[in-house]
Amino acid sequence: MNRREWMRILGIGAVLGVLPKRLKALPLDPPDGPNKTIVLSTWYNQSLTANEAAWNILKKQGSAIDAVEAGVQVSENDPNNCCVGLGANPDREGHVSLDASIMNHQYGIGAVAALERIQSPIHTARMVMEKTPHVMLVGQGAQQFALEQGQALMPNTLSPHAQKAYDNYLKTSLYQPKINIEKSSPSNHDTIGMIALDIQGNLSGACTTSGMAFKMRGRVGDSPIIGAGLYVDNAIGAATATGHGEEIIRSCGSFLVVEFMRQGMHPQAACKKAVERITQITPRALKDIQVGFIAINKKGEHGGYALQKGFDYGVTTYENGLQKIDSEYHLKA
Ligand code: SD4
Repeated sequence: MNRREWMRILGIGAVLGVLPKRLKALPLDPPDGPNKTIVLSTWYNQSLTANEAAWNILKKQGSAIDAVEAGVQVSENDPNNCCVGLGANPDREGHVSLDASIMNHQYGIGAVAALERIQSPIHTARMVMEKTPHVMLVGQGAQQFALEQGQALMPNTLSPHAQKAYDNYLKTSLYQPKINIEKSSPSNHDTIGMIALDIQGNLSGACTTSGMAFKMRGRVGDSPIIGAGLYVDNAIGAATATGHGEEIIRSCGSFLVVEFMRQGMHPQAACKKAVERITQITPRALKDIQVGFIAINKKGEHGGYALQKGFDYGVTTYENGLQKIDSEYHLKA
């Protein structure tokens, strides 16, 4: 009898209340089990709470798609987050404009871009995936759809820290999109991208951001672009990205990572090779940009790689709990 059949019988037994207590208490996913439940997210400071929310779902046999949505929502709901959700930094005209994408184990995709005044863009993206025949909604149409799906219209105001940062920006209004200044403050940790493998052996991912601080109005980065900020192929693996969106889009970065894994590379090697591709094709000076990828494969192996020093991510497994990984990087001083 295979694992899936066992799970079905356990499920039916639990519903009927007929299973002996000892059997019900069996661990659902022992570390040496066939499926290695795992969740990863970009930026360890965010992983601390976001991975926990995701893990709470995964450890109860929840699906990877539910886990990644709930996980990144922790960052979306954090009013102190500089770079995700409505508390984040605005565009150069003072509007907080959010991008998000989600992908499940069956090539289901949903995304929103330039979405304003909606607390959880990842939920809107999921609704695009599940409730429409489309894959992406933008701007006012995305907002209208979110409201139709029961999300609230939030006030058009900046959080106190975003207002302060914006006031500071307005002193010069210099339009000079910079690499992520991660580590410059505890709250500055950019986009959150999260990928997970659940007990059923299914992969999913989610990515959500306010994009570059003080970006041009209407600018859309990689995070809502499937294949750039996020890609999942349930037969192979999943990848997500953070950093300079233009370069991640130019390289189809997350898709590239998954394709390298398809060629047999370990997730770590795949992320490294995708960063190297960016170094070959970008028209920009490498020191002016930052890109980080994280990836998992179907076996639950994981990896990450960045262009510059400073990128970290959090990995949660049964064996090790939450681990902080300081990413390897390409540009050595
Ligand atoms: C984006 N990757 O929109 C996202 C986040 C970002 O500097 O802007 N980072 O490009």
